[in-house]
Amino acid sequence: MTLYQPFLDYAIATLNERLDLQPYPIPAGFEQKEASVGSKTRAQTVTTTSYAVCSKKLRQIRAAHVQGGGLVQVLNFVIFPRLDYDLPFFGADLVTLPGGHLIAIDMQPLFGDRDSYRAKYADPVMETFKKYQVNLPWGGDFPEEAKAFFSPAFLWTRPKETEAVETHVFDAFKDYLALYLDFVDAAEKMQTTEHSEIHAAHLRYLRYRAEKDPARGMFKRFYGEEWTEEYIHGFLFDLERQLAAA
Ligand code: DBV
Repeated sequence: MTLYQPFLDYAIATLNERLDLQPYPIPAGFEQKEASVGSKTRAQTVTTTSYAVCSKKLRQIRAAHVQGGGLVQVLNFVIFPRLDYDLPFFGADLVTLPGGHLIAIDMQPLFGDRDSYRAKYADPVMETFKKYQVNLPWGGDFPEEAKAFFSPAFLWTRPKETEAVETHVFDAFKDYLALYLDFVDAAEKMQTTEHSEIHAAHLRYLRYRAEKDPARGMFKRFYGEEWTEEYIHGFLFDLERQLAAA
């Protein structure tokens, strides 16, 4: 069972159609990682595969795809714009554990507290959000400190049925990605006077995600602490490293 492979295939095909993609280097040792977990008689291989590209307006488009049979399936897919655009982040966290599915899809704002930003980047998504909320209702409890990083169009849901993931969630993922790429098409370079607050907003988001990464525990169990910290800071949320190296 690789529930999220069609999502990743679709995203890559769509990105290729709509953008002029360039390669984005994945640090050695992180393209693919395997571990065998469970007992000898009931072993399960857990494979984490990484994907990354970039484009003129998008600094890093990256996916981490965890495939571990019935134990775990995850697609974490994030788009980080370049720092001279005010574009939101595209964030999808699609998680399936033995206990069920956990779905988060959003265009995560740089400036969630500004009305003008909301009007530009959340209002155009609300109709789509409402359409899916009928079949994908609000998923309940949510870390309070994470709220600043989500838009009013945040799709957060815990579907009971795998079929709902294959149908409604897949459709929502496609629609959100299409709307995001419309924003990318329309985006124009910001004035240099605005760069420093964009820069600060990226760092705020990056540090939050790297520090609170809900996958840290899982990755540590599978692949060890050293690999996990390097994967988080050197690939998944790498802006600070990239800035230091520039
Ligand atoms: N989440 C990631 C990355 C993952 C990943 C890089 C590559 O950011 C997977 C893997 N998310 C992942 C896993 C779990 C979650 C849960 C494995 C299950 C953890 C567990 O139950 O053991 C949204 N993801 C979650 C949760 C939330 C999110 C709210 C529930 C757990 C919790 O309460 O912390 N996605 C998460 C989030 C942001 C986002 C907080 C941004 C600020 O985009």
